[in-house]
Amino acid sequence: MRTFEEYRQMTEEALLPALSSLGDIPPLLLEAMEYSLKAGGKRIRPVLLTAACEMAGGSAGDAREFACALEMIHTYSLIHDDLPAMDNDDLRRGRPTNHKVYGEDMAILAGDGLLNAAAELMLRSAAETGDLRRVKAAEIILRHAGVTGMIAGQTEDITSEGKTPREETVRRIHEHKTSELLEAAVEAGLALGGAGEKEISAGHEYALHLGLAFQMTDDLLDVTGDTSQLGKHPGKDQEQHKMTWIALRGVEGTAEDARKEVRAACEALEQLPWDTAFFSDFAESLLGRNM
Ligand code: GRG
Repeated sequence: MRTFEEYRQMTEEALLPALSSLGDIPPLLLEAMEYSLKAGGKRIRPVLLTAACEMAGGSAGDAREFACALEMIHTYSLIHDDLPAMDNDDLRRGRPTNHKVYGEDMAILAGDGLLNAAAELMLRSAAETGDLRRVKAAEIILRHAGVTGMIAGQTEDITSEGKTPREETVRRIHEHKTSELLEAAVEAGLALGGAGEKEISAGHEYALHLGLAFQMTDDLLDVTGDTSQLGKHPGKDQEQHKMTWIALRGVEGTAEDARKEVRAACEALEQLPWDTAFFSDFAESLLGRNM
């Protein structure tokens, strides 16, 4: 198995060429899309997708377009989330947000463009190869990113602002907003590698708990982190009266819950017939994250 850094490097090399491979994109639109794509995210989702594909017996090449597509979808969601009409942020990935540089009109189009480019890349690769595993992976990714997935989570997040936090609401928001794209990564990677439904379902379970742990540690960093490490402004959740784990459980309670979710994620891996150390190590590493 490769290291996280090796998978991350593969994503870095593939991302911009994948976008350009779609053809002539108006220069300003391309620049705005590339601005956010190049801004240096951690690339967690494409890394997990490619590692899951290889674990299940596929190759990194089988995963390439899908890994890029998923990072494009994630990046679009950040661009749109930062807009004044949503979270209204001016810093992301250590740089001014997309609309601060290109204006709201171009930021909306850059987000739309990345989402569409992702669908196009995945379906082109499925159509060119006739590989049903690719059709399945595209369906998995678009569903988790879609109106029953991440967009549903964002909707509930927005409509819950300022309300008294309740555990089931906080959990549901984060299952949709955060876990869904991690589920997309692991499930699509497994599908591309040829895994069956039982393995994909165990992968789903892992990523669901991983996402909750990720969000809990994100909420902790919003309280304890600093701008230079995070690349975004901490303290925004409280300012906007968001339904966070901190609001519900406090700092200690959130840290304890994050440890429980990491344990649950690792337990789900026990159902898989392969060496899953990469995935358990990644889950454990969240507990020490500082960015
Ligand atoms: C606009 C439809 C729509 C959805 C937006 C992504 C999102 C949903 C909101 C952003 C805020 C947030 C707390 C999302 C939860 C997931 C999350 C913690 C994203 C940040 O992911 P990282 O840390 O980011 O992997 P990088 O920049 O490293 O890629």
